Amino acid sequence: MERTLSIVKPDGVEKGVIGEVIKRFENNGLKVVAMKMVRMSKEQAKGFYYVHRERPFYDSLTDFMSSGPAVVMILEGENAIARNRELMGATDYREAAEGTIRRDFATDIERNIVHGSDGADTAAFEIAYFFNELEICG
Ligand code: IDP
Ligand code: MG
Repeated sequence: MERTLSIVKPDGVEKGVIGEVIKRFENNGLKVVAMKMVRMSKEQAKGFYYVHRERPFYDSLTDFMSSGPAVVMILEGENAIARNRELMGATDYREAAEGTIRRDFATDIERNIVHGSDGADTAAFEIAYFFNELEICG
């Protein structure tokens, strides 16, 4: 069993696809064990995406992530990290495989509907960034 952090980004909330995204997780062996809606501040978004601080899109990305409510959740399942990344599809929706969340709903490389942890270390950091142990119903 493995845990990963998923976020329905502000564009996903705006487009009304929270339920559709969660349905795909639940239909593919990923169980939601914690969830909440958050409106990140610019500073919180910058902290979350600290690894990307040197990237040219850092300022724009953190503006976007703090532009409206997002849904953050912890997914649990076998190979949850890789399985979630597979369901999400490639970062750039134009390169994402058919039937993936980003391919189906994203219209922009930055506004790409969902976030998912990319490894065990980042999953641990990202889960702790939003949730304490009492909020996780594993
Ligand atoms: P990931 O979300 O697929 O793991 P990362 O490379 O970790 O992709 O980038 C984090 C986020 O930054 C992406 O989901 C996307 O919102 C944004 N992003 C990545 N590359 C670009 C880019 O080239 N232009 C604009 N935004 C980008
Ligand atoms: Mg990433």
